[in-house]
Amino acid sequence: MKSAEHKTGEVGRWARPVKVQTTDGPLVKPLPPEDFVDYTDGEHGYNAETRWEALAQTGYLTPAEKFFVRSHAPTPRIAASDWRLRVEGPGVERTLDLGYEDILSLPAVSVTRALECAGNGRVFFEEQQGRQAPGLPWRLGAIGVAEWTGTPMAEVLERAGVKRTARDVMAESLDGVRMRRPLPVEKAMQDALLVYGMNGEELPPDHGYPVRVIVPDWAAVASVKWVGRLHVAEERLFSPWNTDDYVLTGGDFGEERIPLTSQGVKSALELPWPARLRRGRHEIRGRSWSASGAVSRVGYSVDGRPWREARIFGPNVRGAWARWCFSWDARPGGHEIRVRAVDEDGLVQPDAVGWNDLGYLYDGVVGHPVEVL
Ligand SMILES: Nc1nc2c(c(=O)[nH]1)N[C@H]1C(S)=C(S)[C@@H](COP(=O)(O)O)O[C@H]1N2
Ligand SMILES: [Mo]
Repeated sequence: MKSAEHKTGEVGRWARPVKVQTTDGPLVKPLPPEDFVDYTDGEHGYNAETRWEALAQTGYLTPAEKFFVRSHAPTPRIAASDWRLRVEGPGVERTLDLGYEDILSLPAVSVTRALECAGNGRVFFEEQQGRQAPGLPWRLGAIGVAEWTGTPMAEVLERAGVKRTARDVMAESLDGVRMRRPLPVEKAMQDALLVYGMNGEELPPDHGYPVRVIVPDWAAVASVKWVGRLHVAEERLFSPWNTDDYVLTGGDFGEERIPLTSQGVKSALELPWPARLRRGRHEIRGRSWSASGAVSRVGYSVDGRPWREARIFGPNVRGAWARWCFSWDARPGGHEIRVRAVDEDGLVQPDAVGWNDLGYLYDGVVGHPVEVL
């Protein structure tokens, strides 16, 4: 099916009653160059990539001020007192109109999960496999792990009287692009969240304040920020974000356009790219993650030598990430460190990644260049 036909399932524009102000700059938080690669020029949206070396000083969670940002429009300013969430559509018995206090009064849960852009690692299609994919040239910094606090989306859908015939839920945002990404009702009821807290604090403006969606284990495009509406339908729903973009197409996928959901196993070193180290012994650290299971083993190989086991330490939450380290006696010259993780389902990071035209889901092992002085 072509994407034009797909769009017949689009739901109509809803005149938003919420007062939305734009910010002075594209983002609200500062982007110190030691923590971020700044892509806020608007060419591919308003984005900031976390530098992996900036995670070396952090604990298990990514602090909000170092968390990557991926936005298709500048950050809107929405007062919690003005914010409303409308839950409606043929898939529910009754329309709900909820305020911030209503959401806070519902049962609360906190979960630690990774949020990762589907395009994370895209630059490696070119750098490792010699074929450039269009879109933002993310290295591996479009991921973060946070503790998200909110109420299960199921709490809200149940109060709206979700029907047995309900099929898809379209979360819609209040920012300039009116972002929409549908998900099946089963997933919405299973573990999707309406989130107002990040790492124990109020959700920051750039990450969706007052309330965003978090869809655990799915590519972050489903985790709609500044959510203002949940449209529940008895049919499949479509928007540009599951027909034009964020689909797997081309390469082995041929003409098909498969809306992407979960991602593979990946690893990154907490070092600059390229890294420069003094000669001598170093503890090299990094993190690996997988949406399908906790990380069970991490191997590393220097300059193509046999794989050795890295030591996993600290928390290893399923759907978040695992930290690991190994000791390396660095000799002067140019080196390349490769890291390969395996998750508890036995999923192994591949050496090469099958091509798709939009450059999503690069989960291959990458060679990290290290210059030793
Ligand atoms: N309203 C809105 N929600 C959005 C987006 C957006 O542009 N607007 N981008 C999506 C994409 S593609 C990603 S990767 C994540 C990024 O979340 P973060 O900026 O909090 O890291 O938000 C998702 N939700
Ligand atoms: Mo994304």
